[in-house]
Amino acid sequence: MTLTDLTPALTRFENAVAEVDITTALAVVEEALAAGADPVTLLTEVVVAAQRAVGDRWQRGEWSVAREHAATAVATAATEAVTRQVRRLPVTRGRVVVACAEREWHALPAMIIDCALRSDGWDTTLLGASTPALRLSQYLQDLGPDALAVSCSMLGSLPTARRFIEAATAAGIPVLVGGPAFGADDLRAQSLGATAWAPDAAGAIQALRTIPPVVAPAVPLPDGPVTEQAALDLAHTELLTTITSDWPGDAFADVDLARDCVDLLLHAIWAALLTADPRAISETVWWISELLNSRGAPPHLPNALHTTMTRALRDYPLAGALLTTAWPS
Ligand code: B12
Repeated sequence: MTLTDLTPALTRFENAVAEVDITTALAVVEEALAAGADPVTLLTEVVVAAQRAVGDRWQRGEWSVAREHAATAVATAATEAVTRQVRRLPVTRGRVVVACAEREWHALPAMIIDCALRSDGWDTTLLGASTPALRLSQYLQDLGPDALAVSCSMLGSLPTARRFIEAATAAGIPVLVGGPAFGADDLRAQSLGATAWAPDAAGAIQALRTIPPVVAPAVPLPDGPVTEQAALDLAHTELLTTITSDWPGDAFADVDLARDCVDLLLHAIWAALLTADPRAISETVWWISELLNSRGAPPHLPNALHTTMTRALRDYPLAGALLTTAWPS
């Protein structure tokens, strides 16, 4: 028997998340599994859907960061419960290492991908959030996996994802990438030299089934953008402080939020430089505008940020050009 309509489970799970009721959340996933729900569908249609709703509530200012943390603890416990069941299935394929790039603290998406791949018979090893590139290289040497899966939610983790791709492909190991930072298509993944990209957990399963067993080392990225991204990375703390204090973002009385906006925008520039995908910038500007709008900030703030940013980045010509061309009107 298979359970296909997960709508009632989602409603109960969302209520449990809102109440931070781990017992009920675990009961929802365990009952759905016992009723024949497919583990990957259960994760994507219930746990992931509920997590996205949590993010939307934070973005609209309805939920605090503390509440978001508590909700994530519930989702993590539910994912672990599904993974425990899935680990009883026999291993029928090779070994995959699943990792978050360095600077990436969104660990739950990697947990979900780990669970999905394990359910398809892969012998998976899940590394934690923000895996240092050196530690990853050591794991690749020690475990000799058949593939590496890398999850990135934040644009700021794409440069280290590139380092992971270099380390793995230098040893012939194919790399599957995914997560919101890679965007809605495979352009960024291809630019960074990944072997494959997929949009979700079901896509990850399909992509690994057909991934080549051995790959060539990733082609070097173009010198100019790489050099400028490295310079921006070195100057990041200084730029972040200068831009945050010059931009009248504190007009809406939340310095932390203003700092996050500037931080994410600087990271979007890194991402656009390394992947040649200017959408990283325009998408981040939209995100900032919605965030400011939902907090009742004055409407001129995004444009003021553009002016401040352009002035601060005058010594970075490629970044400056991207700010001109990619900033949505
Ligand atoms: C929980 C959460 C956190 C937690 C994470 C805890 C944890 N253990 O995971 C904490 C508190 C650490 C956190 C921190 C931050 N967060 Co946060 N977070 C979230 C939240 C609410 C849920 C994330 C999640 O679990 N989603 C569910 C997952 C499973 O869905 P998914 O990521 O889309 O994954 C699917 C696919 O993308 C794909 N996939 C994912 N990985 C991979 C890998 C491979 C190989 C493949 C093939 C596919 C694949 O398959 C998955 C399943 O189908 C999101 C909201 C949201 N919309 O997701 C915000 C969100 C991602 N966070 C956001 C922000 C801003 C931050 C912070 C900057 C805020 C702050 N100052 O604290 C920091 C940055 C930390 C960092 N550098 O990493 C923003 C990002 C906006 C942007 N433009 O980038 C979001 C979107 C919130 C929002 N609505 O604005 N966050």
